[in-house]
Amino acid sequence: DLPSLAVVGATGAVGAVMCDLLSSRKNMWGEIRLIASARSAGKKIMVRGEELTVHALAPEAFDGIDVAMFDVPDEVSLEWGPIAAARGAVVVDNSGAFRMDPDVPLVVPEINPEQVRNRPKGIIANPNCTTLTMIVALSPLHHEYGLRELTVASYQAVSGAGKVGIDTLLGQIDKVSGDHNLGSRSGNVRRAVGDDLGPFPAPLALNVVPWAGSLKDNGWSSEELKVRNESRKILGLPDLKVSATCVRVAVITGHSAAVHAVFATEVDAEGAREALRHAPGVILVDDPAAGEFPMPIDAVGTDPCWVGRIRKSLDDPRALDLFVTGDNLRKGAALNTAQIAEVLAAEFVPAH
Ligand code: 2RA
Repeated sequence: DLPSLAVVGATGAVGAVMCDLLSSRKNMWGEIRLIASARSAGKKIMVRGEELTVHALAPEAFDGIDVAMFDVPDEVSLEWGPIAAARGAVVVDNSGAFRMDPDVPLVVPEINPEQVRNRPKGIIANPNCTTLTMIVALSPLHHEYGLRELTVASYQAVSGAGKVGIDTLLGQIDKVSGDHNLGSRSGNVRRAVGDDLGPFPAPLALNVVPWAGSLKDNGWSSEELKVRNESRKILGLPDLKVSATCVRVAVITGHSAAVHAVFATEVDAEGAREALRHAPGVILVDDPAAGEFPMPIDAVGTDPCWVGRIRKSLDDPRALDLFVTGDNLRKGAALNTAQIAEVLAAEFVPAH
């Protein structure tokens, strides 16, 4: 029998992509059960050409489930992940609740798939979307040159904040379009946008906002700490030096990052391109003369991490500068979760 799969948080922005992926990827699953908050129970969603009814989150909802993919807020995962695990499901969780727990592996199938077996709690964590966007491209470079330091500036899409993030930006774009004088005076855009900032601390339309997540010690944002701590854990480099500045931009979907990476040995831009050309999950788009760069408008809806603008630093022979873009809802969330679930599915199929 094929293993059974639950999708918890099926009605959210990431959950919707999970349902799409289950319809388009190679089918590895027997029963698929959709689960969401009581508010969404009873909704119908098409998966694998079949209309499924959303179940309300409850302990019994996990009975008979082998693998459960979660995309819900941290506090919901914290409460319900262990309940699902106690009912016998292996949990693949996309919240921040368990990522830094030493008894929970943090898995990117292109980098550390073997870690899925080290799961004393029956829980496996999926990294944050900003970390995921760049880490798939950085791992092959680490193998080539030995990574020592990362300086990162992110350019994050509004869908990272869920459906409400998308709706907020679209509403703001409607309010600012048509007025050609908005950009000429401080306060104009704020006035046009009004009070509806949604989940963001400032207007996103016609703006960039150097903030994502919540405020932590010494001025760092939670998102910036995730980029640091998760990169260290995934690459197995507890001393990796990481400085991140996380910025929200007026993009619907597709997180990007400008990365300055310092290595143990001298680098070579063409050598780096060669390492990335053959890396799993990576697409090299690096021809500035032809106007070819990694950009969210091209990466949205695709699976790989797009990487380009690869340059050897002018001032440090051991450093590379590069730009990466990836679909934050796919590789950044639903796709990586589904890939982990697929690694697990293989465990349930008897060997022959
Ligand atoms: C964001 N990384 O982009 C967060 C959400 N997972 O807001």
